[in-house]
This record gives sequence, structure tokens and C-alpha cells, in this order.
Amino acid sequence: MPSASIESPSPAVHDEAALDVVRAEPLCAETPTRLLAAPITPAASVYVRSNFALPPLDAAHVIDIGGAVRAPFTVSLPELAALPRRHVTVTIECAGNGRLGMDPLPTGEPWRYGAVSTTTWSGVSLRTLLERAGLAPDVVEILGIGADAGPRDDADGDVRFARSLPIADAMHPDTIVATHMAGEPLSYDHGAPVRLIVPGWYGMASVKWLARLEAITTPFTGYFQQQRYVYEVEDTVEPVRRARVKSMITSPVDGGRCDREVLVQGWAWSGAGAIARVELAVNEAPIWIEAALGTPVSAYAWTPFEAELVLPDAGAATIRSRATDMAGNVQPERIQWNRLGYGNNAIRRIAVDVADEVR
Ligand SMILES: Nc1nc2c(c(=O)[nH]1)N[C@H]1C(S)=C(S)[C@@H](COP(=O)(O)O)O[C@H]1N2
Ligand SMILES: [Mo]
Repeated sequence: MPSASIESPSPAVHDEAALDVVRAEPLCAETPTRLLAAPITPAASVYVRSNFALPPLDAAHVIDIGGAVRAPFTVSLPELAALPRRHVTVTIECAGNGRLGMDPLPTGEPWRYGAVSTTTWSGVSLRTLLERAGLAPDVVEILGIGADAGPRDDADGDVRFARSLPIADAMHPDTIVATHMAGEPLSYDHGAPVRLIVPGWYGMASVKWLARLEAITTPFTGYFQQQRYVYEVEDTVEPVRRARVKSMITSPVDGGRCDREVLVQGWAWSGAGAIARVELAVNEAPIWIEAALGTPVSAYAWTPFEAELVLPDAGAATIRSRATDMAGNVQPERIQWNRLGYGNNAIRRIAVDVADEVR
């Protein structure tokens, strides 16, 4: 039987060298650049983003399922472990990834480009629990509430971490209540003993330390839905949802050295569906070269791309990548600036120092 107990409730379970720490307490840490080239991110190097101090939870933890349902119930970890298992390999990106590339720099964690990782999560379809509870016909969203809480910056008192999902996303069989990551029980930083995993959505939808699921009949308007994880542009506020189409060159590395003839490789992903195309351009030339696409390890994982380029001169050069998804979304040249700095999927330039000779 799969274990669903917490191995160690100690917060300091991460290996410092495996992550680039952005903030130590609560832990916010990126996957190191060199490890972003791996199709599956090494487990110890999956990025971590926590808003508050880790909540005290133990193996006796239960999830409450309630709200607008026929039969509210609680599910314990052993009960969860006995239900049919589902495994999903997913690329998950923090909505704040790339915030440092925005000018002027918005408030929030100063993420560079490593708040994105790919790993396999295992658990039970959220749908299985919702069907057992029996949703009322007028349910519009499922609210996931974490056990963690902390101060909000617009009012007194603490706020729980909570995010809602439209019913269609909540009922998708690959939206799971996960107890394992990369075949091991969740680490405490990743939400032990149990969390949501929502493929295709930016990370904030995947509520860690899941304590309660609530079926609601009007859209959720809580702090993390309306004040945080929103695209705020002048007077408009729009909750952040699915991940925008994006690409990342992993080789050559940004700031590194390469030959004039260079194999450029990287990843592209989108919460709106499969990747249709990735194109590359050198320096500011408006000439886009189509890269070859490989096969992603799963429908929710990033798609590999590569192309052989011949760079024009020795010395400094830049390489850009631009992805398009099957829904026709294309990475923009410039990101629309938003106050909290989310969803920066603008075309990124990596800088390389080109060696003198073609070998
Ligand atoms: N309860 C809770 N869930 C949470 C968060 C949090 O602070 N508290 N952070 C969210 C954000 S913003 C992201 S990007 C992902 C990060 O998951 P990870 O730390 O396992 O990579 O968790 C999400 N779920
Ligand atoms: Mo995030």
C-alpha cells in the first residue's frame, strides 16, 4: 500500500545546493539553471514557492469536503491511499517566473527564470472525491483551502491560502489530490501530506497542505483570487489562470560561450494546449528560423525543441525563441506590464559570447 504518512515534518528538509534560494523563510527557491535542461527535474531541485510559514500537519490529517454538496464527508490519508491512483507528469510554472525581466520591477518575489519544473505527481482524481460528495447542480467552482495562513497587506488579521477552480477544470480526471511527487511521499515544502495538482494552470492553483475542498455557487472572491495572483492593469483585475505560452533556451546557457555553429535547445509549454511551433532569431534580425520539435514526456510536460544555427560573427550575440501553441497563442515581443508582475511570457533574449573560429 502506498505510504501517505509524513516522513519528516521538519521544514528544513531541502538540500541547499539543489535549489537557488530566492527567499529562505518561507522558502522560495528556483531550479538551478543547469538543471532546467533535464526533461524531468531532479526531485530535490523542483522549485518551491510558499507564501507563509509551513503549517503543522501530521499523518492524522483529514481533508474536509463540503459546501454545496449532497453528502459532506472527510477523507483521511489511509482512505485516500486506498482509492484508485492517478499519475500525471506536468510542467508547472509559478506565475511570477520571469518577474525580474519586467521593467519597472513589480513588487513580489524577484524570480528569474527557474520557477518552473517538470515532475510526476501521484494521487487520486479530485473528481472521485467530488462525485462521492455529490455536487449541487448550481456549483460553479471548487475552492481549495490550504492549512497555511499569514498576514495580508490590505487588512488586519491572517488569511488562509485558498484558490478556486472552475467546475470543468476541477472535474478533469487529471486534476489530482496528490500525495506523492517523483514516486516519494510529498516533502513538506511541496505540500505534505496532500495537495492539489492542476495541469495547465500556473502554480498557484495547485494548493499545498490541502485542508478543505468546498463546492461554491458563486465565483470565489478571496484574497488570493482578487488581490493576489491577478493581472492588475490600471483599473482592471483579472485572476491568473492557465499558463501562457512560453519557451526557454537551455543550451547554450545565457551568459555562456559557444561556437559559431551551435545547436540551440530548449523547452516550450502552454496551458492552452500542445506546442505548434518554436522559432529562433539571432541578434535583432527579423528572421525567424523554425526549430524541430521533439515529443514531450506527457501531454502536460514541456516540448523539447532544437535547431542548428550559424551565428554571424565572433563576439557578443543574442538568441531569441518564440513559441506558438495549438490554440494560436504566440509569445509577445513585449509583456503588458501588470502591477504584481505575473505571466511574463515575453520573448526572451539569451546572450552568448561567440568563439572566434568555426571548428
Ligand atoms: N497552501 C499553499 N499552496 C500553495 C502556495 C502557498 O503558498 N500555500 N503557493 C502556490 C504557488 S504560488 C505555487 S507557484 C505553487 C508552488 O508549488 P511548489 O512549491 O510545490 O513548487 O504552490 C501553490 N500552492
Ligand atoms: Mo506561484
